[in-house]
Amino acid sequence: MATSRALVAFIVLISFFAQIWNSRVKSKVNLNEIHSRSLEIVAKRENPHLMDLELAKLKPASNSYVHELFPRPISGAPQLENATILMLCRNWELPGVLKSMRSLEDRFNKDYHYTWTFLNDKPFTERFKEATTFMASGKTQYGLISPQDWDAPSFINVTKWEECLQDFEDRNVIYGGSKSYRNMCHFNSGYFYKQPLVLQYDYYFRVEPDVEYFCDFQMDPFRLFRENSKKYGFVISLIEYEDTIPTLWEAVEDFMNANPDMIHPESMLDFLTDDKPIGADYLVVEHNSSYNLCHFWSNFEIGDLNFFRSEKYETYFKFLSQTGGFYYERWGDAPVHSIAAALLLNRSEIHHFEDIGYTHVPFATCPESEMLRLGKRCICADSTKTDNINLVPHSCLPRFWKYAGKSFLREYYHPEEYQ
Ligand SMILES: Nc1nc2c(ncn2[C@@H]2O[C@H](COP(=O)(O)OP(=O)(O)OP(=O)(O)O)[C@@H](O)[C@H]2O)c(=O)[nH]1
Ligand SMILES: *[C@@H]1O[C@H](CO)[C@@H](O)[C@H](O)[C@H]1NC(C)=O
Ligand SMILES: *[C@@H]1O[C@H](CO)[C@@H](O)[C@H](O)[C@H]1NC(C)=O
Ligand SMILES: *[C@@H]1O[C@H](CO)[C@@H](O)[C@H](O)[C@H]1NC(C)=O
Ligand SMILES: *[C@@H]1O[C@H](CO)[C@@H](O)[C@H](O)[C@H]1NC(C)=O
Ligand SMILES: [Mg+2]
Repeated sequence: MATSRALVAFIVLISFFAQIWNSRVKSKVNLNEIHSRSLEIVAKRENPHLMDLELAKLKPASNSYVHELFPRPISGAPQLENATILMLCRNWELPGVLKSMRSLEDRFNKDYHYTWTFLNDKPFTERFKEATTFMASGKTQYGLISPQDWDAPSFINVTKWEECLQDFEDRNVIYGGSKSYRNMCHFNSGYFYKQPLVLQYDYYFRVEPDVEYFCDFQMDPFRLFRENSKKYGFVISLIEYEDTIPTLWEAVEDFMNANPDMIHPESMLDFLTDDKPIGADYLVVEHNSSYNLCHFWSNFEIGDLNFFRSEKYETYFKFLSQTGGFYYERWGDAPVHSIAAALLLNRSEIHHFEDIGYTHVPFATCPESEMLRLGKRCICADSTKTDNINLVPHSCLPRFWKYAGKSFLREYYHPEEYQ
């Protein structure tokens, strides 16, 4: 009896230790699993709470507030600037054109009635003109782009061009196989500001089909530009696809070496070349040249046309154009404009509109400040709650702030216009 009791006790004891041992081993395995799974989650950014924390780190502070709320309509006739709203588009894009027009009229132009200027490489149809005339609160005008301004320059080797198109197409580069896309980017880089209808203005506001503005402007961005000597304005800044611009930076370096005097002494060259991490969370961007691929997203653009018409910009554009890179590669007007603004302007002349909510597929952004969203009656797309492009690691906005500094919205507002 005693031996069997001792045996039972021994077995119980053994199994107890075995269990502890077992559970230790198990818990070790589990901990490892949990640990590695959480690492994966962090890597994949699946945890919304963590994501919020990371976003908070990326944007540690905001001065996006105005003292007053201006929900009332504008009083009387506002002061107008020498400016136009500019859209390059095709006849078949009419539904998207009307959508963009309705949004911008509602949020801004109904108070100002700036003229809409439409440009096309083909004549606009009567139907297009009629519908856009009805949608505009001001005048509309329609320009036909000449083949000299639109088509590939004569020095482009057509055989080589076809080969490059095929190569880009095979490598699935975005719009890589499109000729018209290249004409469009070349035109938007060097010809839009020289069109006869555009020559009569100092400022333009670029609009594309199918975009949307999420908030009331409650200010005239053209007036802001003139009063604060701004020359180039953007809403979204992000990383360019390097495959579209393999030799763009080489050409820019050649331009800088040939024209060192044209680089502004207070330029933002550092915004284009510095790739040191900013903040706690950042993306390691692979890039072959010393260009960090940051650019302003040019489908939204407000600019001073006299900057583009300046000798500096013209020299820069001609220099890039004669390399053939717009055609043999697929240089976008966004990096071309951005690099020009960053190199040729005083950094204080570049403006980030942080109070304009905006989307062009696939990206969207909206002011983060609750006060601004209320006061400017924003209706932000759901995607801006989780995917505000200016708050993700591949945004270049923190880098822009690092080199251009940040200003207060109050400095730009004219509340007396909204009493
Ligand atoms: N007249 C004319 N306008 C064009 C042509 N290609 C593009 N555009 C316009 O140029 C601008 C940019 O072209 P998009 O096709 O919007 O290019 P994107 O914004 O890079 O790309 P998605 O909007 O995603 O297609 C838009 O305002 C277009 O309407 C063209 O061949 N002729
Ligand atoms: C045009 O490009 C093709 C293909 O790259 C080349 O064989 C040809 O020599 C080029 N022509 C001229 C005039 O440079
Ligand atoms: C508007 O700007 C253009 C281009 O600078 C200029 O030619 C024109 O005279 C200006 N118009 C007015 C009314 O100032
Ligand atoms: C960058 O360099 C790598 C390695 O040499 C090369 O495979 C890749 O094609 C280059 N990318 C571009 C866009 O030039
Ligand atoms: C650049 O802009 C700043 C701020 O407006 C100004 O103080 C400075 O003098 C400008 N620099 C040059 C070289 O024009
Ligand atoms: Mg577009």
